[in-house]
Amino acid sequence: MEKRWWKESVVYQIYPRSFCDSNGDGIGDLNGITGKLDYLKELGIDVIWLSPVYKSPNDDNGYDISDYQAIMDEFGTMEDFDRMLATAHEKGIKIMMDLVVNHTSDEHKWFIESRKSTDNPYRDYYIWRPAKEDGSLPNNWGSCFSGPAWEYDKTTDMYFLHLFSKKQPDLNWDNPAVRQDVFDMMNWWLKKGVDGFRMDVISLISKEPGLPDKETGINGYATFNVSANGPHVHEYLQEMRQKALNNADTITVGECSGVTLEEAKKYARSDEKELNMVFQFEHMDVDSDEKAGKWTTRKMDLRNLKKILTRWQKGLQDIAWNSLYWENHDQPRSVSRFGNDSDEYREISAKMLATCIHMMQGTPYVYQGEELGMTNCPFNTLDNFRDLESINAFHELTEQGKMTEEDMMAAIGYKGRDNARTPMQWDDSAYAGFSTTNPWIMVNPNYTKINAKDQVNREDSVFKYYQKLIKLRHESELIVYGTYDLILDDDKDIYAYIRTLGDEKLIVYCNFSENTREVELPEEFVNKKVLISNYSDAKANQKITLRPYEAIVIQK
Ligand code: TEU
Ligand code: CA
Repeated sequence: MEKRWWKESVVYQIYPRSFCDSNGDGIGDLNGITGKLDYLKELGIDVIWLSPVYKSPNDDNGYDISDYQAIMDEFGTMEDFDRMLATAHEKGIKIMMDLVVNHTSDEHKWFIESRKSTDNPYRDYYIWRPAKEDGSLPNNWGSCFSGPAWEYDKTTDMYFLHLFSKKQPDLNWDNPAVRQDVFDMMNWWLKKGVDGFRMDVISLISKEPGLPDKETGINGYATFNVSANGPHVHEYLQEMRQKALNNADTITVGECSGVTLEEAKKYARSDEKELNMVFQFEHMDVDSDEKAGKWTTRKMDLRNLKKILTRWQKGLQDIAWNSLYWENHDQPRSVSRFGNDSDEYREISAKMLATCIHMMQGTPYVYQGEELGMTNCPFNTLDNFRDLESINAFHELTEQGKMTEEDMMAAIGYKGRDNARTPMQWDDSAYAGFSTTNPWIMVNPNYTKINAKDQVNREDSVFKYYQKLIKLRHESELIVYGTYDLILDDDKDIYAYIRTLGDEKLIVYCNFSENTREVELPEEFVNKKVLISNYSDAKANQKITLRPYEAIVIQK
């Protein structure tokens, strides 16, 4: 397998609005990030994925961009950005930008022009359709954020397509001028020295010709990823590779909603004609419900999780490259979802989850606060939520009578994206040291217990454990490049696998339950080196008694 720096890296995702507020307005900003680079250096990460910092009216917290070459007012200035980039580079940390080009904001100058008239030069930058003959919507596609994916615009008596909010009109990638403008913009950032891109819903850019009706989902509309992996997506990404990405030594990851294993092999093929890796979502659906989709408090069956991740580990082996993650700004906190966030087990289970994902093959992504074992937040009332997805879904599904208010409140509390977006917990002072004023979204009240200040200096902290995992990866080709084989396939409590590279081998056991379980260690690992464990006295005995949420890695 080809060796690449981006295969050997660990990426840390920053959601700037919630990371660190340097000027006391309650909103995180670029100078706040610059001030925390030493913290990230200490953690040991190689690359930062920066969620959008561009000019935006913030309908979807920066994922609605009105100017790709300017910085959002609340986040600072382009000088602040340049200083952050230079300081990160001085410390050996690379910066990966969030490229949101499936759609723009409706306040982007292209859209302002586009909606003016049917013969405006920018008309064809977006996807406009008239109503059907019977006056109904152009098709039955729905928006990811509730309601139909079509918004009527009276100036020209037509509808425009928006797979996300109505303030996020979809770009028409079939128009070569759109593609060229996007590539020019990417080159502008590459010239500045940024190191790569995380590409927002890049799997959605090529729409199926004719925009046909599709099968409907929970709210009566077809789900937004009906247009995933469209007919020209690979052609457009190959063009992007040639016209932009190849101009620098980049790291690229495509956020690929609706991606299948077969499609991922094309997006992330090792011949590097498109992207380096993709984010797949199958394991994020492991606890979804057939009827309610993500809006359920159901817990996963570990056997399904193992099946999914193993299929991706084995399926991409030698063909493409995996990205590894439990969390991002769209997902609830993993310790509350897949671990156990009680006082008794929070730290131990957070470390177990970290072990499980960081010992796999692929590039690991750590989401801000995950390295502290930050938990879901007790929002309790609708007023405490900020995310349009949760708020709209609450109204839509309760008004349609599909969910009770009680069930829906529980579901958004458990699965809502705001769980990941509460302020980073730096210390136990007011507002968790994130800001000197009341932040834009509530602080998780557990900041007095869970915070970075406590953890950077405490030997047995979650932070120190992540630091150790990252260091192990940096020192071990086996961890980076070794093949993966699942063992104990049918076990409902234990996730266990073996990694192999030539003669080298390691074995990983992760107990996802509170049950104490005995396992038989394969002969070749008995009495060999314990690389890492979340219990300080773990040993490579022939019979290992795995305690609640115990994780142990043994190298032969
Ligand atoms: O997300 C798109 C996506 O596929 C999902 O993660 C989706 O947001 C989630 O399932 C909803 O629960 C990307 C961004 O990561 C997200 O923050 C944006 O809101 C969205 O695109 C639109 O840009
Ligand atoms: Ca600020």
